[in-house]
Amino acid sequence: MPPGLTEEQWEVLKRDGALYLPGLIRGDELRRLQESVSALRRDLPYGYVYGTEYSRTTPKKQEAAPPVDPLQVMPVFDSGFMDPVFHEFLAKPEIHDGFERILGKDFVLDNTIVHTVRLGTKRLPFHKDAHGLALAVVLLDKCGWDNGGTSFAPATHINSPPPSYCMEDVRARPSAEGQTVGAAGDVYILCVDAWHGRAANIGPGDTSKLMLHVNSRTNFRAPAWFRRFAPEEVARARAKLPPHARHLLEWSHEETQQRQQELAALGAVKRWAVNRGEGCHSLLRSFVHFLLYANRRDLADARGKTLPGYTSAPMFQTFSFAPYWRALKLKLVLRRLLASAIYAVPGGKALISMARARGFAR
Ligand SMILES: O=C(O)CCC(=O)C(=O)O
Repeated sequence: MPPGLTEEQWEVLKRDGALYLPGLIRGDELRRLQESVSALRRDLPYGYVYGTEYSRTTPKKQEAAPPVDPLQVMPVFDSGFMDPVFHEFLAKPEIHDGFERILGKDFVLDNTIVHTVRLGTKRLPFHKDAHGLALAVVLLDKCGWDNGGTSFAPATHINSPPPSYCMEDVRARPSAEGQTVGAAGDVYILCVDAWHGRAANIGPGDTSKLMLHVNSRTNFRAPAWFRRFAPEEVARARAKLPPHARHLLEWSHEETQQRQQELAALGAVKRWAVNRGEGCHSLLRSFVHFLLYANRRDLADARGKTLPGYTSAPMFQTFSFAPYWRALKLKLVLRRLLASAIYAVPGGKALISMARARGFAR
């Protein structure tokens, strides 16, 4: 495999959970990418209905411009299956190596999404995605500060609870924030166990990005593309990738079964805390996950084993639990616990919605 990140770049990614690769895509490659984006937008000017991908049903074409809100990015899911140019970047040595250094060798493609953040879109709140995911953001347009770039809080990818227990307002800008600003063709690699969201877009115009999501195979579920595309289509897309990247599009029914058996064989607590490719919202579950699965030397190469994401053991060699708990704000933890208790009683959900509407709760 061609060389990937330099050790200096890896040091930055390890430290911040984010790495900027300016000018990674340029010249003819960038022009081809932009032409492909224009073609995609001619067919799907408003992308797919947001949410259909994430509920793992077949994406539905969006027929008219949706309202401008933080979730409505007119996403074109699975763009790499429509045009192989969108898969090509997964094989870029720097991107592939960045993913491998975050997740270990055992990762698979989750999705290649082209999205557009329209002028006037407000911030997407800070959150953490499932453990065992990584993201590369390819800028398709010039993107300035508060122009709809992905936002992140540097160095929150290790030992960090979900941000809603630590930030007074997950919609507000934290004291230290990075954003994926830069020129078309610039790339960012992000460890999405870091707190991240999206900057508002206050101008000068709409901005598009290609989001390359990859997932540890130890997240125990088949990627959505496996069900959506016929084996021949997947085989064709895989053959277009160079050999070192073909594993991204490898999955089988046997693997699904094997992963399910492995999951079932775990003890109850391990099974509860393991990655499942879902969001990371639970304070305790996320802590137990780190406790059980992080900082294990045997994670250096998870291929073929029942192991969680974060197979780059060096990230966690200095793992200690104090930072996890220190980041918490007691008031927020109590507020969330109270909200969960109210939620659990009949009528509680309506009560919380009412309190939110009147500004008493977030
Ligand atoms: O839209 C963005 O830039 C951020 C996306 C995001 O938060 C995510 O993929 O989890």
